[in-house]
Amino acid sequence: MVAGVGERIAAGDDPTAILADVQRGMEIVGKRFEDGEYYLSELLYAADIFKQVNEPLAEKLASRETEKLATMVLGTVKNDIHEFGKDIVATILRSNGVEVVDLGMDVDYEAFVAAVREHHPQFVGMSCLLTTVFDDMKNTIAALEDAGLRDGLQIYIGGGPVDESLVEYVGADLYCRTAQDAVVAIKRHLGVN
Ligand code: B12
Repeated sequence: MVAGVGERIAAGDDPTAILADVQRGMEIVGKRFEDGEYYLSELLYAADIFKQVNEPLAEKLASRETEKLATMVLGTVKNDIHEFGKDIVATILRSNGVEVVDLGMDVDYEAFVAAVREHHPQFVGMSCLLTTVFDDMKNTIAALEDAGLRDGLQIYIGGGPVDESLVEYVGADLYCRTAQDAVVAIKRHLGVN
């Protein structure tokens, strides 16, 4: 797969299309894991492959000339180490002119607060894949509020178990099913095409 992606990049294939295929691959792996067809070792192997192919794709997409539209502080919330979805969001946003401050995964509430204080983003993106961390998402947003940083911030949330109904519970502004949804929402919010 790593070699296949390299060949497609060299052949001039659209990196966004390649990334979409990689994502579909990860979804298949996830399904097989859930169905008991794959074990954790296979999941970790797939995780390693994903990391290897995401890097050159992210580089390729980042090198596109785009006007800077906005800044987003992005991270997977505390107690959750899933990062592929978040990585894809970072890659897609960057290739669409959004500067992304990627805090990684298992991000402490205070690390979000510190990053918003330092980078003054218009947007904050939070990802989670575990239903057990919904309260961590809520607490992160509460920490931003307590720090007096919530006003004027658009907070977008996403990840496998997240849906519209969580927006109100955690105090966010918008649920995005995909990275592309976030691009559309950001542009709409900023009034650009
Ligand atoms: C890969 C994986 C792992 C890898 C993660 C590797 C990594 N570095 O990310 C490893 C093996 C480490 C792992 C560990 C665990 N996992 Co896991 N994992 C998965 C798996 C198979 C795929 C997730 C994934 O990468 N999907 C692909 C990405 C691209 O999709 P995505 O994240 O949804 O992101 C897209 C959108 O949602 C959206 N999006 C996501 N975030 C955001 C944020 C914003 C702002 C926006 C705009 C959009 C957006 O954009 C993305 C691109 O379009 C899922 C099963 C599944 N079907 O989801 C289980 C799954 C999420 N894991 C699960 C579990 C339980 C765990 C563990 C607790 C297992 C354990 N017992 O130790 C640990 C987690 C420990 C912890 N504290 O976090 C459960 C969660 C169950 C639940 N209801 O909470 C799942 C659902 C599997 C299952 N059915 O049991 N896991």
